[in-house]
Amino acid sequence: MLIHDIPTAPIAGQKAGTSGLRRKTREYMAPLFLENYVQAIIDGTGGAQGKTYVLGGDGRYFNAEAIQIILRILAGNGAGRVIVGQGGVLSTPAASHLIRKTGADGGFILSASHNPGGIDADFGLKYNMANGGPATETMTAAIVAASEKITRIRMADSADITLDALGEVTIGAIQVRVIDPVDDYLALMEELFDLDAIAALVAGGFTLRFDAMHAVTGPYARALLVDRCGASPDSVMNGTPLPDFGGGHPDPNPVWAADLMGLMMGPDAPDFGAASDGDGDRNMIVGRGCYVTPSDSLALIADRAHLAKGYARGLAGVARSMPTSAAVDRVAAAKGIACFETPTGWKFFGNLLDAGRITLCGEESAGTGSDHIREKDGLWAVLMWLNIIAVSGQSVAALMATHWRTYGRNYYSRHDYEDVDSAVAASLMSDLRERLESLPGQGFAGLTVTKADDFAYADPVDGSVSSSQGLRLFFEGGARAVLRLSGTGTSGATLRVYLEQLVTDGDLHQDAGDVLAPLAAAVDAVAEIAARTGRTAPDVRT
Ligand code: VG1
Ligand code: CO
Repeated sequence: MLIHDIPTAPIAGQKAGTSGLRRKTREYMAPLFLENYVQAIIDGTGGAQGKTYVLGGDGRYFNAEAIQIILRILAGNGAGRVIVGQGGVLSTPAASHLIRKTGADGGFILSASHNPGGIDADFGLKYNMANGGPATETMTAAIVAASEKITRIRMADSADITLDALGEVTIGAIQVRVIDPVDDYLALMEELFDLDAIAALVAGGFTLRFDAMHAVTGPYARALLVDRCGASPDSVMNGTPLPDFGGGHPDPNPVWAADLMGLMMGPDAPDFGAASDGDGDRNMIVGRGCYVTPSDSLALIADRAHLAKGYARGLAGVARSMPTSAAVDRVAAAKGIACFETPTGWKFFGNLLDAGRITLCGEESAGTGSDHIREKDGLWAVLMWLNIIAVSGQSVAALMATHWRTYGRNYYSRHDYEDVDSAVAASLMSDLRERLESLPGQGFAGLTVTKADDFAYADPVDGSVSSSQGLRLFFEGGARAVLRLSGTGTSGATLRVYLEQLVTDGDLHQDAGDVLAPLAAAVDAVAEIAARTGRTAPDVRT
């Protein structure tokens, strides 16, 4: 097999954001863009010689072509073995599991996750490490350094290989094993959850609806919920993966999963509703007439995970990303276990999970997971909820009502202002950052700031420090707001404003929008969002 050194030059800005390198699909398809990045990953991680990799993606537009390109580059760089999902498809949680299970050195996951897909939409590549988790900040820096001095791409001169049939294929010296994308994941879920109890619940008349949003989880959900647990076939909606996700945003929140939300809030609602995102790592949980915020879901799971067999021993500790509500902190305090607050992005949970400091972690953006893998896991959260419902015999609404009565309720919402002019967003943030010290004691729209800071995190395991991870404003009366800019968008800037108000007694069933309205007004007054961006309302409210 011939190996060519293709001359190339650095392409500016090849630096992973919150989760991988995301760009417009056409940018990824441009000559040598993907090739440069893959070679930089290999160079930045000590070469590929003799190594084993997992490879797969969420099936979006350009997935199949990208897989073939990566295979040729891996072969050109002397990799020993590649494990690929059939058809080039793997959900992010399944890929993380496979890396761990096969002892692979790393994994390439092709996805822009919840971002839309298609030639005029988004594409992405995440590199995961041998622990199955996203590359750390240190590894990312090494990859960036490699991308800045790249001069050649080593590529095998081999034809495309078919990935439709299971089995082994070889490209020169490299062994490619095509595996069923669902099997190993299913076996893992079987170990963690009592799927027989869920099947018995369903056999007893419990109804559910899972929205795969035309993304990667369709086949996984069918295998687990329909084939294994006996739910009716129409329990999985939008179950056929499509390269453009049917034109939608595969983002499981009340805005983008509006059909499911309408059903769950209507007269014919099933007992349980859920959705997942493009690559299968996010989840939305909704009961009949009862939407569960991801922050509350994390807290409830922390409280009840022992009801699932894989967690019967209890939790070593928990962690949440900083913008996630403190609902889980209250559960951890009551149970006397550690609770860590990390920056946004799953990569910050990896060390805590590897060190056995935490069992469970989550983010307000609909990510929940545990030490079973090193990524968040959408269907895992769905099965965890179903397992808890099956064992407790309580509905979603009853579980949440009990939870709030016990711990109080952290009313929560995120307001996103999308495609804001990048310079306007940057100056809004930097001007606010400069005023942080002067804010305590000042009142804004009737609320007084008690504390304000720029969040920094010192990793308790390796001591690395990540600064400027979001501006935090604390107000009198238990309210908190966080402002940060998204690191996953591909056009303009997305300003995220996270709002939280703790209520411990009185009416715990108020409308979150009503409870948070004074806080939203105060944040607008402090940060001058409307005045600077011209936006009087957010594009998305979760
Ligand atoms: C967003 C979320 C973050 C999540 C990340 C990747 O990042 O806020 O919590 O980890 O997406 O999720 P940002 O920087 O846009 O706020 V996924 O499912 O899109 O890989
Ligand atoms: Co995702």
